[in-house]
Amino acid sequence: MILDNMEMSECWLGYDTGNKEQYKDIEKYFGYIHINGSDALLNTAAEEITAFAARALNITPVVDASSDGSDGIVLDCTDSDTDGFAISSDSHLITVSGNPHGILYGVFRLLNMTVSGKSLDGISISEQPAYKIRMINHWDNASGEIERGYAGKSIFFSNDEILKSGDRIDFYARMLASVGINALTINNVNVHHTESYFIAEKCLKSIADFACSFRKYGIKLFLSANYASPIEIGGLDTADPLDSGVQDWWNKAVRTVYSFIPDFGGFLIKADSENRPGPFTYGRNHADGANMLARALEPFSGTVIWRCFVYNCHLDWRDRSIDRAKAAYDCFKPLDGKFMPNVMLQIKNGPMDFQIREATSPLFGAMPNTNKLAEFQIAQEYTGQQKHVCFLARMWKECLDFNISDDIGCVKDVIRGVAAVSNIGDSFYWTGHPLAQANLYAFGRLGWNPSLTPEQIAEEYIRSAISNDTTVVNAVKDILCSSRRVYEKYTTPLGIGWMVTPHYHYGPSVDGYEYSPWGTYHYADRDGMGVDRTVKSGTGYTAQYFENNMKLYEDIEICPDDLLLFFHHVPYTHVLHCGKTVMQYFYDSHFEGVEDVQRFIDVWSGLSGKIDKKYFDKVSDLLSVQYASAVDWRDQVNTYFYRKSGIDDNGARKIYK
Ligand code: GCV
Repeated sequence: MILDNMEMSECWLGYDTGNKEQYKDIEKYFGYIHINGSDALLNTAAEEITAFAARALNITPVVDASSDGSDGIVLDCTDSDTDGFAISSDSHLITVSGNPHGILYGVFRLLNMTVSGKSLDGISISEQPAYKIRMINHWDNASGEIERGYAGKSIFFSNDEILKSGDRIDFYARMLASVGINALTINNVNVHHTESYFIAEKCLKSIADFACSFRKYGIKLFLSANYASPIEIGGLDTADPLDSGVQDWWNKAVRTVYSFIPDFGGFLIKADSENRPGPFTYGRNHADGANMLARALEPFSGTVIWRCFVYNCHLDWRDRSIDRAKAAYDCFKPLDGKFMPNVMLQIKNGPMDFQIREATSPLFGAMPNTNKLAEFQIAQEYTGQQKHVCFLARMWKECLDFNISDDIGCVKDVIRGVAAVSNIGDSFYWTGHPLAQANLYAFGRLGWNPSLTPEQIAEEYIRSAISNDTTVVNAVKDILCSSRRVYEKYTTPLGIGWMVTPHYHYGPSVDGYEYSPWGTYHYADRDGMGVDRTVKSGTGYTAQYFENNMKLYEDIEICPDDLLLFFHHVPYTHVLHCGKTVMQYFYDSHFEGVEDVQRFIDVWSGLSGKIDKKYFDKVSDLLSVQYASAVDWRDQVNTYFYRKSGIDDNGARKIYK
């Protein structure tokens, strides 16, 4: 159902109704919907078509079970075990076929093509999703606050209460399904006391209502669970995974969950990480912990998604031999092959923590006998917090396309699915920055088809969410597709990362994390900067890669400029492949980054009058915020490094000495 009076943006499902002329050639198809099969998802698919027809064409299709010869859309259900679809058409009929999930995805694709102005005559498309699991992780707390949330409050919880499911949740489910997402967790991976009860009877009725809303769109609900639940809410004095009482406790807890939510997906677990409990407390390893939960879930076909973001956050900055980047590999690689089949390990794209540029995690290549998911962050914690435009599709593709080794192939070939930290909340645009909607859209599309390009995805988003006008499409595409590089330019180029205000992670603080226990250092001194992660003279992290990449990263002569300071500590006078010294690159990059944001502002102002005014004004306001922040980054970083190095900018630009 589309609600015309919703107090929120309809994102890419708004279906531009301003120009009915554009639909005149397709009207003939929307008079009838013939449903061949019976499944609730087919009704959902038919509702989507009906809603579009009512909204865009002002007609109400007849929905029936037989093909009576009239022109229309046929939903032809097959018993395929994958969720792909085929769409074909002639001048009378459009046929969407697949299993019920596939048909729903096919219908969304068809409607997307329609609003993007594509001809529907003579189409013949067939698609299969690349992955079985395409998941969103919310970091929402029962209080209604969202950890690393930049788009308002939670749509699921408020004041330690579970909210009622309703129009907003239904619309959200539609939005996720429309880009192929089929699973989600609704609560934070840091599961505190109140949220620990989400798996208990007293909360499950309300949680089951959410599951019901998502089920209607083919999305499975999972919960983040507290590893120490048996202690926290169960009255036991241990959460030892090898203790039979603990196993019994989980078996019973899982049975209760399934009695409320028969198609419950399973648990997402953050254990032994950032002060959360885990199996280490009992001298057990992460396979022991994950398998204990997997055994409880197995009879119900449930899954344990176990995060590999495990590291010691109480490091001593004085000890330069310790490297947080090595932690996940060191912890998990020895456990390869020891996890039950219904365990998936969820691995962040990089070995640190969602920086604007990191090397790809070597763990993807290290566990051939274990199910793996790639974890991305849509939320933009370290990438401008939805105040800055920063389209992340290219970054995610770099991870998916990363060649682990010629024998093994790329990350996208070895994973079973993708998961990402949500960027939505209860704000009008769902996201803090209207253009951040494009990141949610892109995550879904890449999880379906990782070979799409950022440009293709950006164009799809713009055409369905903003405008079909070519001037607008080209201008916004240019902003989106250059925005990640621009953010990197005025913040932390060459792979150095961090330098953010501690805890908040927004805005510059060059030494903010330098003497902290978090393992996040740049090691700048009077001569140079960067983290030496080589085997030859550093932490030895490069040895976690296969030979092709180890050689590339180990050798300063061939290490890519973009990751130089991630792998090497170099003098400021070190000459990059691009011909500039590191120091000059830093100056140029920071000045250029600010100029680029000014260009975004100029390009965007040229769109005045061409797009929805509210959207236009909101982005204009945020571009000013971004500009001011970019200036702040430029001046602090340039001044800091001038003062450290004493090296002048050869462009003689303004540096606050
Ligand atoms: C949910 C980073 C964030 C934390 C987050 C953590 C994680 O450290 O700053 O807020 O916790 O990642 O991914 O678990």
